[in-house]
Amino acid sequence: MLRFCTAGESHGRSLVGLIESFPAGFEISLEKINLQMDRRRKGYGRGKRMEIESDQVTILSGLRQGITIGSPIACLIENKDWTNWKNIMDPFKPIPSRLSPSEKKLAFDVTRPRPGHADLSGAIKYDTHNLRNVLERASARETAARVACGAIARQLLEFFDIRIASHVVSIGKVRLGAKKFSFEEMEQNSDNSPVRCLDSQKSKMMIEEIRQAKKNRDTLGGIFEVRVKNVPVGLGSNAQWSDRLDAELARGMMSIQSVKGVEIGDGFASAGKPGSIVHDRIYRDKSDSFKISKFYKRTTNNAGGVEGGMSNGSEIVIRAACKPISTLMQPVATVDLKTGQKAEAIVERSDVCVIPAAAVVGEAMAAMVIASALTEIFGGESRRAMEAGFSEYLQREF
Ligand code: EPS
Repeated sequence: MLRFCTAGESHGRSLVGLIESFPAGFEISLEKINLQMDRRRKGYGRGKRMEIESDQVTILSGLRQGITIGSPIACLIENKDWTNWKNIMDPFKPIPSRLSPSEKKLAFDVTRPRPGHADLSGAIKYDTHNLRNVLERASARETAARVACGAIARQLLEFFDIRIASHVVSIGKVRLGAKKFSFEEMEQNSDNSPVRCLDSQKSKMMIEEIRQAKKNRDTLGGIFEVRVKNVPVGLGSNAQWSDRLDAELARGMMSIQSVKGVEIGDGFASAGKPGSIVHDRIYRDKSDSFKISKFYKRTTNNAGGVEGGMSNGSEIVIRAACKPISTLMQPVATVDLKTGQKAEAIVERSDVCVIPAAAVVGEAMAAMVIASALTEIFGGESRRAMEAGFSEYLQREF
């Protein structure tokens, strides 16, 4: 099983991602990692921070000559913005007595929790009135480290021809219609739209929606979809709640900042339809090779590629709904922790809409979950061991 965790404050020196139990023998390209980092930084609706950061990854450990060696892989992403925050965020040095007015504000004027943010619960939990101690880690900046780790997991998946793509289904009230898009369309075209939407008309409408929200000093949520292709049958398990693949995927998506809902396949819509319509009919495709994952097929994919907690060989389809970002550039009612009096919530530099970037983070989380499930079945020590197990499984007559 792969494990990964991240460290780093949004305006600290840097972010770190750490993957444990990554099998040895996989070739990793730094260029491919940085490509994913670049995708996360983009998207219409992002704030000024993304113009400051380059989000280039340095690999600190776990690789030699571009090949994994079975030891923990540590990724470092420096925060370029750190130079502006040194006085406030230094791990040891006290905050200097002489600060610029804007630094003073960022350091001390942080006692008015934003509704919808981690601010208030974190303040109570960590016993602090300085919300910076909470918000720095709650920030979605942390997802840069996730994407670095996901980009490594993704290269393991690519070795087994497992691919991941995403697109944006809705932003604010603009929603993609019933039109279906193939995996290849998603893979090739989503990045061409500034909002990662595959319908050019809807793309324009989404951009306009974001533009309006910015003008109104508001923020917007939306829905993104992640799909995974060529996942072999049987990843995850029906046997234990904690090993179910859909549960792991949902957990991965739900953990992304601002996600409030996750569905697999037809998800919430299937709750309102009869079973005779919902369940994907099985047939045997004689024309195809004897590959286990190709031989038995479904006429539809309402299940979104998971049945009974296990992958069923169909494309895995996950959708996640994100609430609008809770940092608003307009007054939102709250209470000042310093005085206990009514106040307006703090305003920090932020984004208007993050759905295009959140979809890239969703891809990274899917990559980690699927790669982890794959190592669970086919062995986590070395590429050769995994390869042997994988090809035996796929060639097995059934
Ligand atoms: C982000 C960096 C942050 C925010 C955003 C995501 O930078 P800053 O707070 O310095 O402007 O732009 O974070 C949030 C949306 C949030 O809620 O914290 C990034 O790198 O993705």
